[in-house]
Amino acid sequence: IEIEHVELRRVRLPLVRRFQTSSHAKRELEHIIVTLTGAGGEVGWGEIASPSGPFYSAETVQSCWAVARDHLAPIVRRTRWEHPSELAAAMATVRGNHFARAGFDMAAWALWSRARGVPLAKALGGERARVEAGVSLGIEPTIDDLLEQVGRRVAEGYRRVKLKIAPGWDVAPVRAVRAAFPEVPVHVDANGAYPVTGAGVFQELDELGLLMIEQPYAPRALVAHAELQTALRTPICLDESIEEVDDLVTAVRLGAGRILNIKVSRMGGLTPAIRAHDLAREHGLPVWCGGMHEFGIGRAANVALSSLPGFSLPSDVSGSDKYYARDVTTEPVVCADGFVDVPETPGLGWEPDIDFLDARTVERL
Ligand code: OSB
Ligand code: MG
Repeated sequence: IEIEHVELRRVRLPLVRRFQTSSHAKRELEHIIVTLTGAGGEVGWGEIASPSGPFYSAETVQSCWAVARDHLAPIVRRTRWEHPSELAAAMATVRGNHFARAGFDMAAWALWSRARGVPLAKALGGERARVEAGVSLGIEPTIDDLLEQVGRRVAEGYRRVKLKIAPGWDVAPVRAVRAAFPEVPVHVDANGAYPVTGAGVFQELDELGLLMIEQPYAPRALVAHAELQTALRTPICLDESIEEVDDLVTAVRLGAGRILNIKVSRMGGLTPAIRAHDLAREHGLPVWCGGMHEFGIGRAANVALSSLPGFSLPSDVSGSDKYYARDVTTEPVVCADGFVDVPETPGLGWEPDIDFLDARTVERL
């Protein structure tokens, strides 16, 4: 395959509800949509889902835009490939910048699976007809607001609730949720907000029967995660710590966690995400698919990835309505009874709504 045309556009969508983590708050997202067109007219869509500022990883919308324009698009235009993993290998000459790379890798998989007439999930090695959906809830102004959000999402059928925590918003809100919804599987995500001297809070959370504690410490603090894991019954789940498949090798060797959150964006695309899945599986680590509030295009990739056999825990693949009044695809992603169906149509399975994308595009290249 030869890519003749690369289009980048920055697209803005408001969130239906302000979302706050330990590191940042957002009301509106600006993601970069990548469109690849092959010499034979094949088209593939991808999404660069970086937050605006460098608070989750070092990347920003601006850095992704610059790296996509100046480094990745030229590689994609000059590389001939038969399989998306070959394009991913060519892009791997760019260090880091995983969100930017992920957008192109995703578009290549979407193009390739569609050209071959197979659903993206099948192309990736997926086996499930539907994937279990969890929901991620931000830090709220009050515990009552949080309980209201949990109640609403549980009523909608979500099968696991993840609560963002931060110093000052941890044991009390989590205890309140466990008391009000004792049957609901709950996990917490600190986004690395705690100092490595702060194990005390996790000892308290360890008593609350949580499914897992996600990224308690800073990304590179793998030894501290390993020490904490030996002191807890609750599994630690790594997110920000695992950017490379090699990070996973290190984490497994150290015992830094017992569960892995795989994000397409953080790993640099579907190609490395599959490798992380395979390696985690070899080592008996359950995985689930994390999200970055993707628009429908990136979410479609998350749904497809979540259909792989190692994804044995509910993923952060919520319905479009959890995030946006209107999504960028002609049909929204729907979560019914706690599941999202895996499409059986060739390619991504959702079509971009081009008129709506045009209306929301703030810059195009
Ligand atoms: O840590 O998983 C995270 C959103 C922004 C930054 C980091 C994270 C998140 C989420 C959102 O939890 C998950 C979703 O897309 O629903
Ligand atoms: Mg996380």
